[in-house]
Amino acid sequence: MTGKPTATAYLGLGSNLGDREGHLTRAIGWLPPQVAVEALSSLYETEPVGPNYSDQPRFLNAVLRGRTALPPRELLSFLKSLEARAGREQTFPGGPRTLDLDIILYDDLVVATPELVIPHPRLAERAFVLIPLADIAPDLRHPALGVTMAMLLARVEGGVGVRKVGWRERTLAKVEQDES
Ligand code: PH2
Ligand code: MG
Ligand code: MG
Repeated sequence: MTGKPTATAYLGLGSNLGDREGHLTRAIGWLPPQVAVEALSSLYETEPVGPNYSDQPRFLNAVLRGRTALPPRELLSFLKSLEARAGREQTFPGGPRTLDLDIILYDDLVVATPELVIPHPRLAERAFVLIPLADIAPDLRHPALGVTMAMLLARVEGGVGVRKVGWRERTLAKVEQDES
């Protein structure tokens, strides 16, 4: 990160297969130096949302804020490499996953290409993203909708199926120790 301009990115983390918290904790440890982690939400256990998800195990979800010098597309490739490192396999579209890392927001960028859509297209309707996001950035404005995350959260069904579980250990502190 030597002198390169950096961006602020909000990343969504999810797992509903295997050692869910372990997958998320390890992924956070793999982010530096490409992504410097600045803030981490609480950990939430959430009911699976979406058409292919009704029979799936519950997710653990969290959101973090990081600084990165990677442009959006490179950040996406980097996150995909970490999903692979966590043993994510393409079973079927929307199948259970050991690790899902999504770019939720990247500065004030608004882009929509076949590979990458920022802000995350379903952000405004997903309590499992908005609740953890509002932990760390309630006053952040959605760059396209112009309203804050707290306002978006107030519009979705009050967190039905989202339960705070908390991290087993102080994850950020642990990550910092591991680095030094
Ligand atoms: N991710 C999805 C679809 N459905 N549901 C929950 N609760 N948590 C997720 O992370 C999630 C989901 C697609 O990535
Ligand atoms: Mg996802
Ligand atoms: Mg994803």
